[in-house]
Amino acid sequence: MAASCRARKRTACSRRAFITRVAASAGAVSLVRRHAAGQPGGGPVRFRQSALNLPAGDEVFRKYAAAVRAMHQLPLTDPRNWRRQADIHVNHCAHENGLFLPWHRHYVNQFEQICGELIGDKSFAVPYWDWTKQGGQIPDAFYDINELNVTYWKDDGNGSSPGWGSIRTQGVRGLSKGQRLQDDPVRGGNFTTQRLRQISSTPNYNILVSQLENSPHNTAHVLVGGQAATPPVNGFMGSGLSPLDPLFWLHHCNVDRIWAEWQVSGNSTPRFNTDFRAQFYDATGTRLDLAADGSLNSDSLGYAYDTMAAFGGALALAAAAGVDASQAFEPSEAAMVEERLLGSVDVDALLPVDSATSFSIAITRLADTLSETRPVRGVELPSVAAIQSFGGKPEEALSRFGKPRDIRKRVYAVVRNPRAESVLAATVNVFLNCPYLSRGTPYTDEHYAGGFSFFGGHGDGGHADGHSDGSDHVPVKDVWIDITDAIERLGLSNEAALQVQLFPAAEGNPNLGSVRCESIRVVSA
Ligand SMILES: [Cu+2]
Repeated sequence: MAASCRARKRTACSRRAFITRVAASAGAVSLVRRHAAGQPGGGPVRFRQSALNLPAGDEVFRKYAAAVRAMHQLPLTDPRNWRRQADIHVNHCAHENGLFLPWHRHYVNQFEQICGELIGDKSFAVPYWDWTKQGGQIPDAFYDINELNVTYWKDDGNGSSPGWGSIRTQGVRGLSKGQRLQDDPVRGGNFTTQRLRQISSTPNYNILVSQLENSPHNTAHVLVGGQAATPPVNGFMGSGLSPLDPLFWLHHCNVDRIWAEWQVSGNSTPRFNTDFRAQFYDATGTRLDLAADGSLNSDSLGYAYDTMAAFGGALALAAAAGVDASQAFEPSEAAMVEERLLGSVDVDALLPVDSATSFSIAITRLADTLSETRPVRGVELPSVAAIQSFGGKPEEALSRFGKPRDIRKRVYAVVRNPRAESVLAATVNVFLNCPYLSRGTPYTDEHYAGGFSFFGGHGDGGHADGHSDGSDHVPVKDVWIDITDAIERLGLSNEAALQVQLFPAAEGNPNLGSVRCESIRVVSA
């Protein structure tokens, strides 16, 4: 079967078959390598698939379950042990700054190779959890297969670190089987296709990473993290020990995919000049020093996403799309865009949870700004079906990917240094000029603009406090929320003032506490 399939044009076979062939056959691997020739590391050999495209009984879930079991069976003295892998996150993870994406790319990449080593399949690739698909439900396999169900292992949820404080958490999920992220009346707005399109509508890495981390990433941690018991504790996903939930790795795989697709469409990531020393372990359990800047080229790390598989990897995709790959894979400062301050307000109040606080921000030049354009690159890859319909030439399906097109300048509300106080987890929903804003106002309301979340706190200030790259300094944290669509929908571009409304919603905690932040700026970029 594989041989006859290989003899035909590769897109004549199904995408699944192609990926399986890549995984199973040295000949097919060379097909990929041909595209990726000259790459250090030899091009991708692990292809990450969309978990929601796969049936619950798919072999990738069974392989993953076997790997999770094998890691649980390793002794604690082995750094590849399940708990030891989660401890890497507790002790070292980078959040709240640009290192968030490089750090987690290395983390998932090493984990994936450990899985492959332990199950004897070096082509094993962690699937990704695409929150925009099927309403963002958790793939059924994560309930149906014991090893992937968070309750099965009874992992110990206690731990501590300078970054996370003391952690007490339990193996529960806030979403039951079939429940969807987008079903959440307000917070579900962080996972829509429209939201993800907004997030990628910037050539500026800092704006991308802020939105990606604080909105869908943190909010999914909050929703999946749920809460259990009295007094309430977070589920694993709502804590620094979130990698104890096998779903964590698919969640971060999806975060990584969004960055990878943004990169390979020709957007640049800045240089970090930071090494992660002695934080990660390779497939044999050997300690590694990895450079943040060494994370940029996913091909050279050995993996690619299924959206890139038909092209043979990220580099070949870039070539097919006519993108200068050095833009994508070499660190560069070229990505900075002009930011223009349109208005701001100092906020020195504690924002009570479960009620709206409105800030009136005098705005100048909003209409002017919205009449200006700037280029953005198409980041949406064609579907598998679209690629297949181009008879063996997937390149021809790339009508928009990687192509710069002009869009109106984006307008952002930038919330400085938001902090959760005395809440386990919280989401702050952002609305504009809503006269009737209440707890039940949904994300489908025309005044809804966006949101961001905290997680991981245990009454000690929350994830937003003191959580850093392991160094002592805690940088200023700006949370960027794209409010352009809401402004246009509401026809606010000629208003002299915007009402920016923050609505912090706690996660079922009766001792709600409050949220504070320092300022809100309205910025175009
Ligand atoms: Cu995470």
